[in-house]
Amino acid sequence: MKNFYNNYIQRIFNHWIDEYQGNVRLGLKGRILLEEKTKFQKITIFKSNHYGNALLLDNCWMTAELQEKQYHECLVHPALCSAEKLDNVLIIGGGDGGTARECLKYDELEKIDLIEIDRRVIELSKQYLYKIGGESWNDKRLNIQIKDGISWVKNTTNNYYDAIIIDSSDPKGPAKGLFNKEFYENCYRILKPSGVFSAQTESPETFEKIHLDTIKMIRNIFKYADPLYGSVPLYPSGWWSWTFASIEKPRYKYPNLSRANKISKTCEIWSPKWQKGSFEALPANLERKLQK
Ligand code: SPD
Repeated sequence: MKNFYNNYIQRIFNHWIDEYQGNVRLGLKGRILLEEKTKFQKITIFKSNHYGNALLLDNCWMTAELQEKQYHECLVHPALCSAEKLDNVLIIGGGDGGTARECLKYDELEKIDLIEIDRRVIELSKQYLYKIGGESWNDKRLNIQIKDGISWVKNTTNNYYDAIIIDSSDPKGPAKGLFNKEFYENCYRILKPSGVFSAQTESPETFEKIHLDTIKMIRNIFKYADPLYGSVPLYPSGWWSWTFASIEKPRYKYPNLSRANKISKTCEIWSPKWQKGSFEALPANLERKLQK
């Protein structure tokens, strides 16, 4: 009865909803539009007063209509502006559509395989977060597969993708296996030598150990790998990271300028200048810790 009452109150009246990480919490005010449990996770759709409709998975903020470009632009463009070709792109996760939307800005891109484990994330994003994926959902170049990303990379032939983008949730529940050696080894194997790999690699403040271990693991597999830091106010600490990796040379550091000039006009954060500065602004303590 108490739960039923609380649930009713949360749907009718404005209240705070928080993500808890140890002794810190990050909250937004608004009301719950829908909450459901799938085979994989709890999905919450929240109408926030500040950032518009938002998605939480297992009580962690994933995205919000007015707070997503900071994340999606930075995950996608360093990779797509620097891969030699864009015939085949792989997105693991990305069920809200934001990563696909950024990728589909490239006219030369031929096909995206988007592998999302939880069908309901896509269905609810189309329904409640349409502003994020928008028309990308109808783009013929987008091939959506409701499958496990770990098996997908295991079963793909060598040197297949020009870019691989890991748009995962945090390393627990269904995303746990997206942060391990075997998974990254398969990504390396299925990436073309002239391709670029990109992954969200958590907060260097809130999840320092996971963050450092993940970069080190990626560095041990790919010849070149570097983290990029930026601000994502929706996520714990507001300080976030993406890691880019490549095989022949550190391609991700050198965006193709004719692509980049076109794309940066459509962006709020990302530009070649922002990217150059952010790669160079590696905090001293993290640089030391990454060398250990
Ligand atoms: N702590 C939140 C990490 C989530 C990163 N991915 C979010 C998915 C957005 N497309």
